[in-house]
Amino acid sequence: VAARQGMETPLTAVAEAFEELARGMEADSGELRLAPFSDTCALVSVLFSSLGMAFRFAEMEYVTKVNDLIGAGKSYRTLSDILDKDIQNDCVKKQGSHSRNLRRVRLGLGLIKALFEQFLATEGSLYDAATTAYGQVCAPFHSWAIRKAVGAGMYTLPTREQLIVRLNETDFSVQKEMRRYIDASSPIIEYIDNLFLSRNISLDW
Ligand code: 1PZ
Repeated sequence: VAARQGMETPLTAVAEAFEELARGMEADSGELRLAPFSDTCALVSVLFSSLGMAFRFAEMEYVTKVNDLIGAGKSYRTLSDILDKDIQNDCVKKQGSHSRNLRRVRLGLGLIKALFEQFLATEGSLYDAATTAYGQVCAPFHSWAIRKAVGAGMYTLPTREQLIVRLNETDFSVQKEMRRYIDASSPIIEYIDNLFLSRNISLDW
């Protein structure tokens, strides 16, 4: 197993990338640049393959939004730049806008964080952890049809043990790496929420 041999696992790569992004944000006096942010978010999709085929749909949905932000990185320097531009053009919540896609990607990051928190806090099944995480983070903003489809897909998730094996982790290393992601992604998630809130845009969508 990679973790035992000291090689980098997918989870380590993701955790390290978010730590690096959080450090970059501090170095840039609290500004988050769009290009490194989008590249880091793109890395997360390596985790999807360990969740199984049913979540390919979620992967495509997430990757489409991240790719839009990667494209926007050619014209905009920071996350605030895209939000300010969309406010000017009155299209923050319009489907397909960069700001809306940013909000969606943030939900994806928050979903993984909540899933890892559930995974660490309980001994229960991955089904339970994912169902709770989805209910907390994404379900409030998803239509009935999407919630039904996700609910059905949950039954195809692997077991805890299968997930650990597919991630090339051990019982011990998976806890450490999930904790690292939780800690490193928290300031990023909080920063994104504040971008909206500080411009009087509520987060109920
Ligand atoms: C970490 C994995 C946890 C267990 C699995 C939970 C599965 C969640 C499945 C989410 C399915 C998303 C279905 C599509 C929703 C779209 O309607 C909305 C709105 O899109 P828009 O109208 O703006 O075009 N899209 C979203 O809310 C994006 C949410 C992204 C969540 C992706 C999951 C990221 C998880 C990464 C897993 C490694």
